[in-house]
Amino acid sequence: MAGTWAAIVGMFLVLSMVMMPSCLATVYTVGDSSGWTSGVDYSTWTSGKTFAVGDSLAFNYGSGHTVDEVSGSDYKTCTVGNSITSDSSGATTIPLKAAGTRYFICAVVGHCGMGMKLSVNVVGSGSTQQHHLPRVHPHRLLLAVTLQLPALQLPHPHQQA
Ligand SMILES: [Cu+2]
Repeated sequence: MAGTWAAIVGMFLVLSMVMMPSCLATVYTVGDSSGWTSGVDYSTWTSGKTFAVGDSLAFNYGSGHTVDEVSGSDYKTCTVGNSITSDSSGATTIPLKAAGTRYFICAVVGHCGMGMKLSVNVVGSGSTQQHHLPRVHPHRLLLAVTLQLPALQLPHPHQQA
């Protein structure tokens, strides 16, 4: 009896571990192995990807580049000088905290025109994207089983006395 329950609880533990990554935020490495550099088509890189609130972007690049967040109009025209944020550390992580479109360019003269521009559409976590399925949180399943376990293991009242 106890062995059976241990097996069931164990199964839920394994299940919860398997299901947990779907609840974690995704870190997207911009450009994958190419990183953040000129000559990469970042619209191709973003196509087919769903960016959700809680995910983040990781820009990896060599010296001589920057990651500047800019307005949509500055993105379109590759205008530098009005950046919202700017970083040139070589490794820039941008958390996507809200739904909406974010725009990034390299502020080094000419680089945006050579393709160093990235726009990402961030969707709210409430939408029905595959990324955040399944909706039932595994911890709740596990909690339900754990709460029922002691009650089921107790002898029935009519068996006592
Ligand atoms: Cu650059």
